[in-house]
Amino acid sequence: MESIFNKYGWMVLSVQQLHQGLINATFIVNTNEGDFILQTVNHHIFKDPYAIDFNINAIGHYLKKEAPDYLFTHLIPTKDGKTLIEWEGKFFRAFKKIDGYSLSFLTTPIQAKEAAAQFGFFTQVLSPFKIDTLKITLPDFHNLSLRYHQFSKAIINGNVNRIESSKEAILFLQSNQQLVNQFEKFIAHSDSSLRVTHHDTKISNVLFKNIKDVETAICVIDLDTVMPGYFISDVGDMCRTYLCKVTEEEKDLNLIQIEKGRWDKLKNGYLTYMRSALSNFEIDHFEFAGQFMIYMQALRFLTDYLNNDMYYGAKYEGQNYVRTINQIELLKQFNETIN
Ligand code: GN1
Ligand code: MG
Repeated sequence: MESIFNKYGWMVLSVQQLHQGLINATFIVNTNEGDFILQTVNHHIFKDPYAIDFNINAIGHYLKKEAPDYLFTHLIPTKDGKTLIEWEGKFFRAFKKIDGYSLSFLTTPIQAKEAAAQFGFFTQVLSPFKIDTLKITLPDFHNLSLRYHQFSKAIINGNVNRIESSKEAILFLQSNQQLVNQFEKFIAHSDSSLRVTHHDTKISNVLFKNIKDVETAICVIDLDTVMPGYFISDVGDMCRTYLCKVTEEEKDLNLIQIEKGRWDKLKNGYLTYMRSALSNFEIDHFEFAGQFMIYMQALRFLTDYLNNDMYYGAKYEGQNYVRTINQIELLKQFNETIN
């Protein structure tokens, strides 16, 4: 990585890889000029890394001008002014490391409120930003109809043994297909709006900091999937990680329990900034947001398992199946507790 460090003009003291996220590789680089986050962009998934680069810079410029106090992960330019480097078939970019930490799961309900508020704030501060100037970094990323279609193909063309052993999960997902129709109705409705949407609002994508002994969410990170989208994507994805004490990797289904108190905090947190922007129709779809995203993630994990883990990969045999069963249980618990 020496060549990359040289492009930034860094004198590197140490490098540490962070094992977070399923898609990109991330490193903390300690240099003479401070700490940076260096990341490779997974171009097998993000086919056009320049689109991400464009979006983050466009939003960054807007915020510098219109909301200079907003804490944002601006991209760092190399010595020759580039914010994305193509090197040996890989794409690299860097951010200044913000002083803070992230969580992989929550330990207190107030963290749900704090994190949800930051994602609401992100969309709200960018509300005057022209969404159609944003590039689509992953076409149809949260298109539930397409995800269902991909799932339907996988149960026909996928790994035969895996299809056979996943019968119960397949049946469950098929029996909840009405969620796809609800999604179609939601996006077609005249009171649903497209806004600048993060599309990956899991708890580890929020930075926290202790400010005067109070754990406070300070900003959102991981902006690769920032695109025009619906609020159900962001609120829904929060439900996957904010409401339950364990992560999507948990194998013991008994530990998957929803805490109602966290749901209220999540909702209030998001509405802190978004109450006046959302229509009544949208506010009536908060519960649907959770169902939509948990269901979509279960579909995506199972589709990938049936397709031999070609998208997410797997650290052990059956990992994407474990994640599927986990999300199915989460959806069941969510339906019981929230509705
Ligand atoms: C992926 O790489 P990461 O962890 O930020 C995925 C999300 C999933 C998540 C599940 C581009 O995000 O949609 O919710 O894994 N991102 C992409 O852990 O597919
Ligand atoms: Mg991500």
